[in-house]
Amino acid sequence: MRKLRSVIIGAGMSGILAAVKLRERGEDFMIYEKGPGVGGTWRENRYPGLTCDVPSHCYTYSFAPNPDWSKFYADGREIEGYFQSVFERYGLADRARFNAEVTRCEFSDTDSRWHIETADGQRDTADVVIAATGVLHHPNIPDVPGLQSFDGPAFHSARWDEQVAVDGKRVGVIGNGSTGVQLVTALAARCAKVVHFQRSPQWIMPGATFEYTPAQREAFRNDPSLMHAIRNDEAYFAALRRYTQGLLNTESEALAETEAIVLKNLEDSIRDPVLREKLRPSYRAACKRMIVSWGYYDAVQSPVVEVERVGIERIEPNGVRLRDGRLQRLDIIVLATGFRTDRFIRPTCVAGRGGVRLDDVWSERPSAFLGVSIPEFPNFFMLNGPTSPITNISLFDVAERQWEYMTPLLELLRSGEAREVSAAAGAMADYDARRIAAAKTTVFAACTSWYLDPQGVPSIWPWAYEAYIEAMRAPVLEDYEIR
Ligand code: NA7
Repeated sequence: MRKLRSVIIGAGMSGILAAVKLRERGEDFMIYEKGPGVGGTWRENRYPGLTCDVPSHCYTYSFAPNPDWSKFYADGREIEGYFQSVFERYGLADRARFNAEVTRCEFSDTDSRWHIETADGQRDTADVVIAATGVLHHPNIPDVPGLQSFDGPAFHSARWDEQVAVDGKRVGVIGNGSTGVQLVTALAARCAKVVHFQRSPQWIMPGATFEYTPAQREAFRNDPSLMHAIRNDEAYFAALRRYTQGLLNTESEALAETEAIVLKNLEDSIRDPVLREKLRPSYRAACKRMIVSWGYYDAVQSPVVEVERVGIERIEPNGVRLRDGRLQRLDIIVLATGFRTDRFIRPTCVAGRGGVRLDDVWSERPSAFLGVSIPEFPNFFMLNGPTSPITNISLFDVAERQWEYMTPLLELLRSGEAREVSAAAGAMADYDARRIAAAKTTVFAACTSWYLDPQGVPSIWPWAYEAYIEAMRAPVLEDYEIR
């Protein structure tokens, strides 16, 4: 058996997963992480109110259940702490380099190895590259005139400035995805004034969170099957399956049910008819990634919060000038304007067989066979790569299934049966064609959101969760070019 050396790019959820699995095999690997620590998007995002909308016991590695989750929906700092604890428990510190952004990653046809270079000049070589670089990490900075002229602090939500005191201040939040909604909910209790600038209002799914008591956490510790039961809760998965049916079939009863829930939430929660109309979306529910909130509709009715639907004309030194001529005077502006989700591993320069560049292969849209492999990029595997998201299924689940799927492909390299493995061009073309055709019929195609690729097609798994489980059960070797 050959001992492979792997380079893992990224120390977020997927990268730590790969590292744990390789460490368990006693294999040689190194993690390169551009940031100063582990946790990926949960390290980078530090804004008040940051919460995960997947239940905490589902948002956990299957091999590392966490009896200490304090709440049903965990907050960002707690999730970052979880990654830190897994990283320490598996002794990964000697296998990670932080503040080490991989800038080049080139495949050599001569020795079938990857040659890696970081921004600070480190070089490494590996048989296998695991690109675990995430999706939500390149801030989308809006092209609003005058942004630089603002007198106070102005920053993207993923670049939260912890030196800036928000208490008692007038804060403007631009954008109302999950981030904007969570931020406004948290800031309403702390600020003198919060202005929520919404280009498009969002449907809000009601949810409920609660704290686990010390006795419950003790019980989880003593009997892990209790956590397992929450993780695999039939009712939760049945609801998720039903919700997914709606996303995949816009004519379905299932989507109508989702629409009825969010419409009722709006109608029942917002008392002022003017505000209610401001908050009413004009597109179908679940078309943008559904926001789950248990506090936004209360927060937005607090006297300190104003919702602005009038477009932004420009930013001035004192605040935001609206298209109707009014000036919203502000001390701080937060850009909750999302991420450039078509980037993935880029701007890293990745070159495969014969020097073919990933940037060129992805010139139309980023894609990977089943989200994991790209023709002409041998022994280069992506976790949560393009087309991976499966509705609101936990990305832990997706990444773990992808890892299990890749394992037989890695075995081909270990056993010496192959020196190079990558998706076959025909399989990739077939997957792309079928996937794109199906994605265009999902509800996500009916409005703009971060799910859309540069061609406006939802970059998702457009079939049922069960079909994904089936596809990830084992690779079909005919789908791969094996040399
Ligand atoms: P999202 O969900 O991509 O939301 C971005 C928001 O910013 C959305 O309301 C956009 O409005 C708005 N936006 C973007 N650009 C502009 C400009 N130029 N002007 C005004 N408004 C703008 O990002 P989040 O960070 O909230 O959440 C991302 C995911 O992270 C989330 O789904 C969870 O999975 C975790 P638009 O709808 O395009 O009109």
